[in-house]
Amino acid sequence: MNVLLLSMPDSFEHMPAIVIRMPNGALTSLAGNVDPHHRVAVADLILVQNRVRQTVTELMQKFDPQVLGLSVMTFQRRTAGRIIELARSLKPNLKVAVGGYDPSLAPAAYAEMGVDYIVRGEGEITFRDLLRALENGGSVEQIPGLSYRSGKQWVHNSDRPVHGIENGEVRLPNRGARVLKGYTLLGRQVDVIETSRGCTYDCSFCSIIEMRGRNFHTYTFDRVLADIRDARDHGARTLFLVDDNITLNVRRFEALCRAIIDAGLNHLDYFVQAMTSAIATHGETLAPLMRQAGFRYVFLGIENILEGDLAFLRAAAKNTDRANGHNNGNATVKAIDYLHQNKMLVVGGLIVGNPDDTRESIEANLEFARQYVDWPYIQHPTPYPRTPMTKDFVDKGLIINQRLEEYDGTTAVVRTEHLSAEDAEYMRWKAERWMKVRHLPSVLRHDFWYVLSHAPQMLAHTFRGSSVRSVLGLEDSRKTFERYKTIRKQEREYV
Ligand code: B12
Ligand code: SF4
Repeated sequence: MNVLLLSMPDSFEHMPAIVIRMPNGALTSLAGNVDPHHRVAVADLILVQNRVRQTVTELMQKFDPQVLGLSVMTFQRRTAGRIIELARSLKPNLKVAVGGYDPSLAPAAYAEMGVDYIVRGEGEITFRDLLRALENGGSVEQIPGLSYRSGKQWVHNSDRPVHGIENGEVRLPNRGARVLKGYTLLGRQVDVIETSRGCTYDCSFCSIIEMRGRNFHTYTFDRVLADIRDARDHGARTLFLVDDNITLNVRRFEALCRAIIDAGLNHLDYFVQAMTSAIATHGETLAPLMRQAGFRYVFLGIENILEGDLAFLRAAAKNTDRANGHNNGNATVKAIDYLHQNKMLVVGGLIVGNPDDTRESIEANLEFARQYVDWPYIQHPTPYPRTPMTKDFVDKGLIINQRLEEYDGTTAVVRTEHLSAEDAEYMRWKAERWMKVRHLPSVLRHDFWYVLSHAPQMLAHTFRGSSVRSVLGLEDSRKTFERYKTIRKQEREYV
């Protein structure tokens, strides 16, 4: 069968497509796990953000798929709906399957979107089984993890147990199925790899627990190294590890660093997400190994520096320093120090605008970011489907915006008890622009020519909405903020 797999073009403030265009790891993993005789094309629409309609039309004509699959996050739901409408208008009898976080956690939303199948949770085996059934005219009733349309009704089969990825059940991704070009992270071709799946924590804002329960599964190092080599052979120079929480098993992570070094794969740049507690507690041995293995940026889930907010986010445990078996308080500064001492850069993940936040508490977090992090990744709490936080916000009546396409993390869609959503967002936006500028010399040193030639675009993006008057300080920055919001609204019309 011909199968076309698409990831959505929608990006958000901290991932400007002019300099960061990353592939979606789910789609190549699906492509690598269907029966080999299928002809699969994977297209990451982030690569063609300004010509989505035209590209989807061309791909539909070129590959003439029987099955179209879309990977969707909540803020991309509206775009997904428009793409499905377009594809159906080109080929009415097309079978459409959706998967990823949003369809898995809010399947009801897809019932009226022209979708035939919803793949809930991990997709490799479910999708393989679905294609087999479609090809052979078999029944889909026995495929765990699948929801399907039966007449006017939707049938939801039982959940599929999470994959035991240790035993080779999930084969390597098929990067050769990609049909668009242009992946980049500041001029270096970027790819994504996985070394593990799952997390045993339960932060209230995170979708992972509802998606797959609290568990942690790991790929063998042989498989990880083969995946890295495959990404490198497809041209990647920078690799993003998409593990939900690689720092759950620090000894394994250290051994992985050693394996990367021993395999001579440490000439690549690696980006990873980590817990502050793991880095603070084990930084002495872990951080030098990470550096030697080629880790350059570490995204730290700091979430907030205030105890009250951490409690609301259920993120206190993962931010506690437990060196020598004692609870030594917040781990953040110690973790950052270890990373900096070992010449790694810190992407600081913070969440501001929580229910009890005041102007002062938000400012305290912004000031912390100014002082300690290299690249701010500050977000607003966003009520994604079925997270514990969503229930809290609903119960407190604090959700002020139901337009899901704005649920991108940098648009405040909830207010606090003391501050409007707009005020919270304005504070973050205003502070963060300048923090980003400060990081320019660092990226310039690493990627001189690329950054030099793209600096005007990068600055124009960071400061969009500004005018000559605002630059000269003759205009209230609230006006610039309003213009920025208008531009952002227009940008969201991808299809
Ligand atoms: C890595 C990651 C990123 C990377 C993305 C790198 C990339 N291009 O892939 C970065 C850091 C850039 C990122 C950014 C964002 N992310 Co993110 N990210 C993740 C993370 C940690 C892992 C995702 C992943 O790749 N997993 C590995 C793959 C193999 O698994 P998978 O995606 O789940 O896919 C499987 C199934 O879902 C299914 N499936 C998926 N698609 C499809 C399609 C079909 C057709 C089928 C059949 C099956 C299927 O099968 C796959 C294989 O089993 C998750 C989860 C987490 N713990 O936080 C969040 C997560 C996906 N991100 C999320 C969000 C919201 C974002 C952001 C909007 C901002 C933010 N809040 O951080 C931005 C938006 C990015 C953009 N487009 O601009 C949310 C989504 C919530 C939701 N309900 O939509 C998550 C769940 C985190 C959370 N808050 O809970 N993210
Ligand atoms: S530690 Fe990370 S992956 Fe785990 S629940 Fe918290 S935010 Fe999600």
